[in-house]
Amino acid sequence: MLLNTYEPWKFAFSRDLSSLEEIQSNSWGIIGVPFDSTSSYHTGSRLGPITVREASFGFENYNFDFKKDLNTIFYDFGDLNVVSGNCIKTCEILEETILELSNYKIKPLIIGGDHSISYGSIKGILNDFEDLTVVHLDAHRDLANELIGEKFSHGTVLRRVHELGINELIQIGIRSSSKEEEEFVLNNENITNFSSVDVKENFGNILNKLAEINTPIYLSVDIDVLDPIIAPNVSNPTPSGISIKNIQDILKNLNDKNIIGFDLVETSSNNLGDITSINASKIIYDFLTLF
Ligand SMILES: [Mn+2]
Repeated sequence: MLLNTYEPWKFAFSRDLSSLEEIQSNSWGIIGVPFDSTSSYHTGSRLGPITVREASFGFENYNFDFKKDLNTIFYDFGDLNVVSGNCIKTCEILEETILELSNYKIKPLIIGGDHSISYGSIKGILNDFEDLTVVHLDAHRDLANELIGEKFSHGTVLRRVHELGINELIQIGIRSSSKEEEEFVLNNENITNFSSVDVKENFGNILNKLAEINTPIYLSVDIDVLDPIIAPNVSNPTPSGISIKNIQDILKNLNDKNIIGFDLVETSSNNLGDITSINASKIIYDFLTLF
């Protein structure tokens, strides 16, 4: 099936596309991935793609925070035909879909879904790019080797991504992990860690690190990186998180870099217009305004 997707809704300001022949290269392509089978606490991120898209209709074309119109060209290709209960198969379908998009030089913008799907997305990206830095915003490291006996899970996804042979993993906003994950970080020189306290107190160090990146970048945002006051409906709410302003400052400082893929995962809103989906949508809206 073409792009393996169906179309329940479209993100605000996305361009119409009657045929793939009209597509403009080097634009962004949104794909929703309504898959939450590996969620270990609250489920519901399968509704993320629809609630995040719906929330986008509350924003204006002019992005006040950046004094700029959202005139980036992007398309919304709908939702992936996921295989509930099967992370590996779902990731394979996502990888194939991303390869299909890359034939048209379209960069993937993924709306999750639980974090396990980033594996399929990054694997798809690595078919075209040998060098890749993953910038990962999250309350959690997601570096466990297994979670409840599972190798492919939202708690192991960055470990599996690390095994794919990326250049570097930069984690920002971390405030929850296991001893095993801490040891793994200490034993791997190509993982850099910034906690949520670093975001608030040592932000200059983060900006220096981001400025040094000289490879293409994949940006993965787990919405639980935000404080649960402004993003309560996530799979694993974790106190003392960061703000939308912090995310905007990170995005601004990546503006001259080559971002070639983006995902925003773990939005588990169960009703339209809730604050978690609005803030998730705001991050995508800001991202698209800047890139
Ligand atoms: Mn997380």
